[in-house]
Amino acid sequence: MLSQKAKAIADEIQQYVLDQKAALEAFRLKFLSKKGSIPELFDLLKAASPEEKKTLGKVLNEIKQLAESKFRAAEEQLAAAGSSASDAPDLSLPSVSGKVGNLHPLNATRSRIIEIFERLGFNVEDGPEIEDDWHNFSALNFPANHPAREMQDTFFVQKNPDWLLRTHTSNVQMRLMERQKPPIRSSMPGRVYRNEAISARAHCFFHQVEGLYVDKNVGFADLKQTLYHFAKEMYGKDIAIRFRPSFFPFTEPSAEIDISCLICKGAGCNVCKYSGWVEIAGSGMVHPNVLRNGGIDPEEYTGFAFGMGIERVTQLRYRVNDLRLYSENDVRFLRQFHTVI
Ligand code: 2U9
Repeated sequence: MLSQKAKAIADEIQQYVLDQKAALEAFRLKFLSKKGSIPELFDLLKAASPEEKKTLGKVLNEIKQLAESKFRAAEEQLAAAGSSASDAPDLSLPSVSGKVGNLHPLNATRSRIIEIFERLGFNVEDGPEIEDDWHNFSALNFPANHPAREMQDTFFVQKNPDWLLRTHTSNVQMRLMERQKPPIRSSMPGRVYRNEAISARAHCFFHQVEGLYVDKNVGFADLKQTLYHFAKEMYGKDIAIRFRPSFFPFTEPSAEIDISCLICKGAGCNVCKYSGWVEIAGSGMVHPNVLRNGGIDPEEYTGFAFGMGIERVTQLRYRVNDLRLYSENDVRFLRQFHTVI
């Protein structure tokens, strides 16, 4: 019985493949540890006859040596092969860098716009999104009941009709003029709200960057050169720019700014409606009434202002053709901007 058991264990030892640390440890526990099968064989030998003890004792010692030498050889081999064959992590390998997401295209564009104006000395200003009538409309030369208010369909706060969701970031300029004497040279990025039905071309909120420069002797030439510089930085040095006379209550004179179409280079396509030009911003010299409402003497100071939609600038940069994509949070859309910083 004992000799048969010893033979089975010897066979088993020979079949064991010790190519991993875990297998080595399993081998040690099974055969060599205190409760392993080899010490068990020696325990059984104690009950054998003196004759058997002599012959079987020799066999058992050979089995023990076989197990020990196989264990030691495998242990040396694994150590020589290094950690690649073991379960231990290789700390010398470069780390696996996980993807952590990317900037939303509107934020990427906003940063780029701000950065261009920052290098011209425009600092960034912020203000409230829930505003009173004065800072959103009246102070900006929109008298009560004036038809110009109709161009900006407004969300009013029911509790107090004097409060509304700002329709542009111009309220920030008004508040800035109230608290800071010229020179003022600032950009105002932010979210604005208009009561429009949602479609590919309109939404109930969008984002703007406006700018204001007020100082002594600021003229229309400064406005033109500043926005020409912006267009070249944003869209490339070969861009052409034109100023089209327009009307805004808060500026006089006012101009809309077009750039040569990026898609067809002026030849005419459906993006520019076959005109060769696309509108990118509005601008003008700050109306004297607006300066006065901000506590600034229009006889002493002049200024220019401009405004642009971040969605529009982003659309021209990346050809996004549906406004709704910006706020639907669809990762299939958002992931496409992973290289944009
Ligand atoms: C003050 C004085 C003047 C800001 C201006 C525009 C022209 C303009 C539109 C562009 C596309 C809004 O996002 S849009 O729909 N903006 O055309 N904005 S001048 O003028 C100001 C602002 C504040 C105190």
